[in-house]
Amino acid sequence: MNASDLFIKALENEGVEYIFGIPGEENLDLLEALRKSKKIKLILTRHEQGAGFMAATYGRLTGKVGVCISTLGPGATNFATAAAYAQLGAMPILMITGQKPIKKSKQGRFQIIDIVRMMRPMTKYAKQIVNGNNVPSIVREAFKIATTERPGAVHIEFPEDISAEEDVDDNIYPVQAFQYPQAHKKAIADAVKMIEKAERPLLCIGNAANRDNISTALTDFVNETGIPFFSTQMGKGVVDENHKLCLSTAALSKDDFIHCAIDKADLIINVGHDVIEKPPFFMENEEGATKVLHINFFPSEVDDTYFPQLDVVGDISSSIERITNNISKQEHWDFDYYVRLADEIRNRLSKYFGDTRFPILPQRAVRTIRQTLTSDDDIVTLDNGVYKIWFARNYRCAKPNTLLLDNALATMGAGLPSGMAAKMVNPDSKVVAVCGDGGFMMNDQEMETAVRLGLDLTVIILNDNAYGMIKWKQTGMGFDTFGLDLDNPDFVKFAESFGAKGYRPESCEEFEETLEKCVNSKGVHLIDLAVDYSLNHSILNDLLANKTCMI
Ligand SMILES: Cc1ncc(C[n+]2csc(CCOP(=O)(O)OP(=O)(O)O)c2C)c(N)n1
Repeated sequence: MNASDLFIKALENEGVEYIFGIPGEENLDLLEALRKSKKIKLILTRHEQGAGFMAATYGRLTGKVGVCISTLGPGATNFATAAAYAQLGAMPILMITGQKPIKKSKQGRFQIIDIVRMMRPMTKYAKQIVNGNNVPSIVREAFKIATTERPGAVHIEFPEDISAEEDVDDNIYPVQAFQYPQAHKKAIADAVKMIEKAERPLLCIGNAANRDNISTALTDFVNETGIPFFSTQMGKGVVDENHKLCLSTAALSKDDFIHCAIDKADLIINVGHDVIEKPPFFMENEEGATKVLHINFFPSEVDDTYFPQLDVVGDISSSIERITNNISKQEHWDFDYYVRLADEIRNRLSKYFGDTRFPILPQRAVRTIRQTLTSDDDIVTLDNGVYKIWFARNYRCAKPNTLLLDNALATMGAGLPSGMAAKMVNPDSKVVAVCGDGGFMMNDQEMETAVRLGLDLTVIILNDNAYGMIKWKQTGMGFDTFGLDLDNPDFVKFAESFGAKGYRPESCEEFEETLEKCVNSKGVHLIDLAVDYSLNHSILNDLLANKTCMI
């Protein structure tokens, strides 16, 4: 057996199903080994970034490691954004890159970049394999590091000469399940006391609560205690957002309606907080300010906005279950304000749901998409643009990871590839990728991959002929509009040139009919949807900043 066969065997041992990417000449031995694999399928993409985003989304949705491959130099540098995306977003991913032979080479420094060093700040682990016998231990170590809390990106460089080494030791290590330590019983007792003593405790659900099993534990906690909740953008759906105790999502760090509740709380029970997310609230360092109880796999990282009074560190589900079992409902708990506010927020957020103007308002577009995706398991993936705020506020998720937005790296370009991976992982769910015209065109070449893979996928381009998010910020900062307008291709013809179907609805009703048709038929569909962002400034900047909280 050669080192490449052994590498593929080690990946099979880890349960890998797909390798996304673009091989180069330095990976040809590995490609040959992959060709012989009966368990792992190569998903060839049109850009390494698309492959990286697909692998990361596979990791995010399955909890297993998404694997991607590239050549050395330019292929590997194209992985950089996807590495950062997975690393910040806590998505387990392994990037395999090639390299020129390391023992003897006659190519000078042609295409050679120190990729391992480049990857270090963006990964949990980056290593070059220098001896074929080490393949099994390095692969096992990489998988273990990628999946254990906090999950993230790992990188292995597999040089050409090492990948061709013959007669290596066939010494595969078994995969061991990993149990997390449980929080100390004093921490649980202190947490129970802290919640019982508070008058208006409020639950905040963050990114790390989005992992396996936590959803059930937190839903039980809410039902047993009656404590209302809100979530961060990446914690959406961990507890069903249609629950009557759901207050909404903190899409902004301050001034949104949810912050009326946050300001009234004397304790925030912050489960799965991850500093990579835009803060859902700012703590104040003064007498009488709202206290925070931090419940997570790892201790809180202190900064000017976050310095919790108590950390409960250990397996989150276990901590929540134990708190639920030990807590007693308190007579002095007062949730009246939150309950009234929950209704008020629902009314406020739904204000433009029935608006018929066209180009469509983002609020109405979100409403239409939510109504069309009738199953709780259907998935929307977002690229990055100003519409993300409207989805975070208005799209209610009944299950975790059914609105895939990136509130970590917040990169453009991930919407389409992550929609493709979401469909591969959930073939029975409907999947809609929503992109801006700017973000879509950062990885639009993957339309060919989607068509070639035979995916049933709907892509919606919210088209404002501009980098709308930055335009909105520009206006918010009082600058003149400048430098952010675009000319777009004919997206309908563009879709058709890839063998997809293209549509350009001209009214809200036509959009509804088109979307209904697209999500219920085979193949790749692209809807070029003209969007009206003219209310962004007046609502998100003026109205919210000047609102008065309900008494
Ligand atoms: C790769 C990358 N480049 C630049 C940015 C900065 N940025 C954030 S949103 C945005 C504009 C997005 O425009 P578009 O995709 O058209 O969506 P819109 O906001 O117009 O709905 C830009 C340039 C980013 N987040 N990621």
